[in-house]
Amino acid sequence: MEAFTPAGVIVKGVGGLYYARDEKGEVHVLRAKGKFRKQRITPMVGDRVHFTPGTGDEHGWVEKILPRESELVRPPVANIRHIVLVLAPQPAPDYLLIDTLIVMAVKQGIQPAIVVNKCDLDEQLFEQVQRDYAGLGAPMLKVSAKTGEGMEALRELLKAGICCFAGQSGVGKSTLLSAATGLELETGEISRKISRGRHTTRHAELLFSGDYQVLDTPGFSLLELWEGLEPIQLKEYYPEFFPYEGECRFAPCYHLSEPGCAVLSAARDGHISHARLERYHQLLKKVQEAWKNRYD
Ligand SMILES: Nc1nc2c(ncn2[C@@H]2O[C@H](COP(=O)(O)OP(=O)(O)OP(=O)(O)O)[C@@H](O)[C@H]2O)c(=O)[nH]1
Ligand SMILES: [Mg+2]
Ligand SMILES: [Zn+2]
Repeated sequence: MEAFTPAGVIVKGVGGLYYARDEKGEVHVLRAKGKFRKQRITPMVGDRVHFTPGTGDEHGWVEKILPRESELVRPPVANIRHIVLVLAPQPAPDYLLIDTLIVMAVKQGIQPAIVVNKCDLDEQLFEQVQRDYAGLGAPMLKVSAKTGEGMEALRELLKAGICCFAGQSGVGKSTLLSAATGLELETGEISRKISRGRHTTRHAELLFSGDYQVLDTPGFSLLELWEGLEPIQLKEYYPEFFPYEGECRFAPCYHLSEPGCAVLSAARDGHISHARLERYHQLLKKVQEAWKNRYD
């Protein structure tokens, strides 16, 4: 039976109704079968599903959810390929936020990509960012939504799979997305003209445009990121440390101030960015704090 049910991807889920887009681009309204509730599985935006279409005004049913490549909890979205971290000379980069988002991505098995926007305003920022994140192994792009620089490379990146933009307010996420994909998204200039309290993105929604699948989210909740995370695990989300793992004198090593620490010595030799390491120490403090208070 199952083999004959149509396939689609969940683009939106609101109030127990799921909207699945089939291969022809048609959207079907579905509910999840009871068996999913029993298994404590909830369909997520981004899920690839098999479904029975509804007839007339009747909704259809999600029959099967294919295995997920990645999943985020808040917002609940599956199968994201890249989290595209956008930063710009204006507003001044919040690197601690970027590093936190990188931890979130790596933890869920999602590849981060770094996009430095508004390079029309500042030529230097990209090189600095490139140096700082060289050990991450992430794609890095220098772009300007204003001049169009780097747009082809951005489009290539977006073709890899479901992409989702993240970063501070005002760095140009919506502007870039519109410029790259042709999707019309609300940008700073527009929303400022319209009265406050206007409906913006409240639910995650998967948008399609040609070859692009872009996730529009109300933002990521980072509140629970540290929940249940043992301080010693934080280093597992720093790909630049991986080549040195197991080479420190003490085990386990937090790469904080231990003598004979291979990561600290790599930073001294210029193989690991000092700034990244320093922010790792800041985040480590946060994680230790959260861990200490975990039963409160
Ligand atoms: N100079 C310059 N300005 C840009 C560029 N890209 C975007 N902007 C401007 O930056 C402002 C903010 O852009 P948005 O796209 O709304 O920023 P956002 O990241 O979506 O912000 P939030 O939706 O609040 O998170 C707008 O006034 C854009 O016109 C760029 O490449 N160069
Ligand atoms: Mg925006
Ligand atoms: Zn160490």
